[in-house]
Amino acid sequence: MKTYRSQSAPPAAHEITPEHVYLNRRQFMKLGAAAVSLAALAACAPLGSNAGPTLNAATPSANEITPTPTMLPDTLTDFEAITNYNNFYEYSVDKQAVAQLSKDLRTSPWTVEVGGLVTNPKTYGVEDLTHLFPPEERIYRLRCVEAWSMVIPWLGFPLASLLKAVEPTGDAKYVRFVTLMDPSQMPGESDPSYPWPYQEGLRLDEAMHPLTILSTGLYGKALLPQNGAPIRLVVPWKYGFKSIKSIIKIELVAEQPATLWSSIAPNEYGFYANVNPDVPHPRWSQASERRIGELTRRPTYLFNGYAADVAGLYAGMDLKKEY
Ligand SMILES: Nc1nc2c(c(=O)[nH]1)N[C@H]1C(S)=C(S)[C@@H](COP(=O)(O)O)O[C@H]1N2
Ligand SMILES: [Mo]
Repeated sequence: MKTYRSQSAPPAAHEITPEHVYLNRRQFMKLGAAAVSLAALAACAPLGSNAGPTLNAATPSANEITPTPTMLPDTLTDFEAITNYNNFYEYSVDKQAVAQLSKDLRTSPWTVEVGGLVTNPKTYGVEDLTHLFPPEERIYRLRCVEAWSMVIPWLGFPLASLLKAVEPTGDAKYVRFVTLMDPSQMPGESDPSYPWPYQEGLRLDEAMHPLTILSTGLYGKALLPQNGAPIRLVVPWKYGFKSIKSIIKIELVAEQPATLWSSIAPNEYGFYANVNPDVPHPRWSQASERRIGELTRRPTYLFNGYAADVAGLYAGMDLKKEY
């Protein structure tokens, strides 16, 4: 499996894998002999076969961890859907309007300031980041708190790589993320009913977890503005609103940071926001979800199906209280 080059600028035409070729390759993996699919998955998923959904893995490897025995197979969501059905309130609350409204976002130059409780604070250009930390492909489920989901082939690098480079001090316990604040480009930021800019946070151990990535692309191409260009967070075991888009600042802090959604509606959107079918949203059940592109609902899994990887982070916590 090819790992795509860094995506701070759109790749040259000969470097792009057209979606149909890409999908055929996945189809091949799906149907292919065990040796082929295992080799391909090992290359795509450095953490082993549990790093992302194994696409209809008909031949599970001996060491494959199956968090829930009944987990349904996953199929990549179409590029069209991933790029035209977006939550990005800085532009619009209408998911289908975001792609058009965001298309002119200036994503270059773009810097990410990494500071706070660190030994080596530094402001990076996005292209510096993709050179220092070459993006890998990560296929993850994305589960929105609104109970729809997708499967997205991200390009990204572990957030841990960046955090290690700036060296958090012993006092750093949380990481705070901030989106660009520029109402001239992001019209939704003129709506005073939200406490802009969009902010999110993770506990330091969650931020250091190998599944947590900063993404700069998907389907082998640079991120489009609607998906959070030029760089956004992806935390696959949490509701999608934790995966903050178009980041300009990452700050290591001592106290749990405020987040946009938990400051508006703390009873609806907690700080942890771990996907959990047993903790309903106050206005709807979280037990099942609508996978975009599928006709029938499917069950939602604890930690979005990544329990084998991440449940240990929450040992001893009451997930019904600390949601
Ligand atoms: N800055 C910012 N980040 C954001 C959002 C947003 O409105 N603003 N929406 C979140 C929500 S609710 C979801 S479900 C995901 C959607 O990501 P996608 O559009 O790339 O699928 O982005 C998250 N990140
Ligand atoms: Mo969401």
